[in-house]
Amino acid sequence: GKEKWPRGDENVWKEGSRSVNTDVSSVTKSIVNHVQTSLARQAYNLDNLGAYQAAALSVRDDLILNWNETQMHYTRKAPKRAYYLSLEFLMGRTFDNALLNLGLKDQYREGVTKLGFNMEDLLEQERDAALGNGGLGRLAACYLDSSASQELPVWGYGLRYQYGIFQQLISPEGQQLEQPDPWLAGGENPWELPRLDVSYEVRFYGTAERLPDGRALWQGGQEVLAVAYDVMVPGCYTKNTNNLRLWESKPKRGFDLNSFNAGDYEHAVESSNSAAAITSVLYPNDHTNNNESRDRSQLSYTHLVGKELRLKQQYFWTAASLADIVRRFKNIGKPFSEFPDYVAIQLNDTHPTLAIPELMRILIDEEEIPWGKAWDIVTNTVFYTNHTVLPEALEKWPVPLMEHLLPRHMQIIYDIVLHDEGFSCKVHRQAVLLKSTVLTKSSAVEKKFPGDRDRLARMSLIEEGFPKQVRMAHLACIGSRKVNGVAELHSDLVKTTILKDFVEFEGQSKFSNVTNGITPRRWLDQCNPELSALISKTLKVDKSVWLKDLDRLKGLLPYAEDVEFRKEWAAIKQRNKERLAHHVETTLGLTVNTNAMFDVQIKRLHEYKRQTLNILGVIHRYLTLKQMSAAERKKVNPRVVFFAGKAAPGYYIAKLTIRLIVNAARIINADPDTRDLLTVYFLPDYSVSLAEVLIPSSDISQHISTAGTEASGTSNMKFCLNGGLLVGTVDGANIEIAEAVGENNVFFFGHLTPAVEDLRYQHMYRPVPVEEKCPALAKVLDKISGGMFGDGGVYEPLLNTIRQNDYYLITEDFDSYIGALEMVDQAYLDKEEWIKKSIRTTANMGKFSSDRAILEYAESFWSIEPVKVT
Ligand code: Z15
Repeated sequence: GKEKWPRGDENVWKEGSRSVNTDVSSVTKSIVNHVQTSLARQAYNLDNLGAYQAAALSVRDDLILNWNETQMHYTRKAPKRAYYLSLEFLMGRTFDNALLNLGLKDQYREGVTKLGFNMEDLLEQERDAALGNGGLGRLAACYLDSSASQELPVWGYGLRYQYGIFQQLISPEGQQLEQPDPWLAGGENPWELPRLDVSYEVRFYGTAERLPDGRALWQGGQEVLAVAYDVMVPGCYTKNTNNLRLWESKPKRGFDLNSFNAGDYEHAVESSNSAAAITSVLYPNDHTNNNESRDRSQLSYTHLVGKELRLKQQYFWTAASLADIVRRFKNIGKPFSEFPDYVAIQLNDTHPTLAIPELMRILIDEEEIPWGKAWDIVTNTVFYTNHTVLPEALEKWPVPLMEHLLPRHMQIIYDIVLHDEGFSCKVHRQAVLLKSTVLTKSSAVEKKFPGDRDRLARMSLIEEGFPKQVRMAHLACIGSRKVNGVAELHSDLVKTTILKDFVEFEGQSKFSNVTNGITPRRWLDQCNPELSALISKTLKVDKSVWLKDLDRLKGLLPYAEDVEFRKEWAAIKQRNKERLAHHVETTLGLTVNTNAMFDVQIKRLHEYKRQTLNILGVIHRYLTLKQMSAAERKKVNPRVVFFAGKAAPGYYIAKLTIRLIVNAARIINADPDTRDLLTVYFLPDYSVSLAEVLIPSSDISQHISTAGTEASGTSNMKFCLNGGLLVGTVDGANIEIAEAVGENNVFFFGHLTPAVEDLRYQHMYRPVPVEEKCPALAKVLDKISGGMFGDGGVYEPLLNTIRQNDYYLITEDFDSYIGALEMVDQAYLDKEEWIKKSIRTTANMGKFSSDRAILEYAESFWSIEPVKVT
């Protein structure tokens, strides 16, 4: 039925209401209005930054209208919703993306031109929102874009860090230096809505006292406030504009007035500082949780050394998000038994695993629901995505720290151990008092596998040791409805390695795969507008269609045979190379040879990703070139190799790899014999925005992890979508990309996953010297030790990782790697055939749209449906 108008004169409201600016004149009016009012400036004193801000505020107004309508619509319809809990959202810039999704880029370009500005200059003014480390955080951002574009009622929940991932500087010696990233310092962030009215209290420390009825009273300790900031997430060619809610921590009261009045000012502000500290900075560790040798934190990050703040971040965020989710559910007025019919919660890795005990706490202690029913609700609501099988990246929290910071949650975790494994209440109480994993010997596991003590120890939520530690992946697994990996191979590895015992205990059906995806809006239309336009022209469909139905790219296949089309395709790649060269020239003052093949490896620095293999291969190439005659060199295909990526501040070996790359580049680039044939660049401060310039320019990109170590990879998808060919190992999503584009269009090398374990074993117990195993590599290592790239001694710790254990199997894969690069050179000689490969690669990448991935989550896990805003 029609609702009654809530207040005042309906017509006055209707007349006053504005709609989205869709034509150039309303765009310019809106921008000028913001210049004059919001910025209090005029045409006379407006610079690029001011013009960007005014234009951004104008787009913000449009977004707010759509966002408001969407949220109202979702509230009215009350569909089942999904919540994506991620400690990282690596959003990058918003302005261009919002304009493209709204379909207003042309109007704004024309508008700002009329106002005397250049659109490209304005786009460059925006700082990246870099609230993430790498793949995991960028995946979350792609999934938000796809949820909105597919009109799915999905919200993201994260933290509003004051400082994003550190800015990377490279010293003249090649050392990585870290600088803070105060991304909000420039004043207002136009892409968020502060919701000071939406806030929750979050408790830490204190005491938890069990009550006879099974509940507990958690009291005392520290209370802080979580305040909501809403980031608008526009869908592509739809009104649907979803929400990313980021929490900021605040002291509950400004400062402790008692201490203040007693003259103890330091103590007075101490508690308020410690509250604000919770959301001050993103942790820069990527895959580097529990490894001492990789965590010798250095000066600028000493305040992060203690792990307590990281656990505080995790609880603060999950507690605020769950309070918000539960409050929204209660507004619907349904009984809690129906909670899983209205709410799905996706855990992005184990970082939000505390959502499981926290939801139990809310249901039991606050809603007075008995244990069994509460556990049913939780295990039908929560879903867990695993992103790595590397042992050092699996989260574990010391029991003493958990007991201190979250006493009630630790009780609940012990109770899960006992209940889930079927203990009676009396035994359970004793166990809780003893806090002993001896009592995790459950009847259920015991019944299924009698006498298998090793299995019980392996499966326990609590790892024995000093201290004992809670295994978050085990908790996430038993507390979830479904567990998934992020590519076929990786999902199989999850089932056969880290969660093998759980598969044997609970059965296969809980475990599945959702291969990652990327949004074609940012990673094709936005970063490669010329290619996007060529695709629309060729397919004779508007991009609003194929960008949301990426399998349509298949329609490009016949054009691989079309000479004219190939010419246009190659010309666009060439202009993208020139765009990158221009960027390098203006930012670093370096000249890049745009007549060369562009070879790119851009990702976090990590031993398993093997940037070392790449740089050792480059040095091998250099040595080979040096030995050639001038005549031989004439036949060589020129190559420019780009690296970019950040190392965790305490990851010594990764930093040393950067140093080797930078110093090798310095020597190689200065050599007149080879300068036209081989140059190397390490581009500092890798970011989403830098990726947007690099990816469209590549001829080949490298994804060369030791087989079985890269869960998926997503930049591999971005390069291939932009017609760059893949050089890689048989790992992660590389495998599915090869399946999709055809093995003859990728360059695979290296040992396969099943061989890796055996080879490592051999390296441990029957080591073979590098000289014997791989003479070509030995020569490269000798040159480095001998000082070809500066004091050789500096690199010994890095080279020794290869000479000694060679855990990541550089010596095993080096020859076949060099072989693959030779195949690349061969293939590149036939320019026309190469372009065909490039076209066919793009044409077959439809599967890797994050729209496909998010729809798999929506349909097979969450059971949510599109809710279109009309
Ligand atoms: C991260 O970026 C990834 C996994 C992790 O466990 C952490 Cl802590 C950070 C990456 C994977 O390494 C990458 O292979 C995958 O594509 C990405 O997550 C998204 O699933």
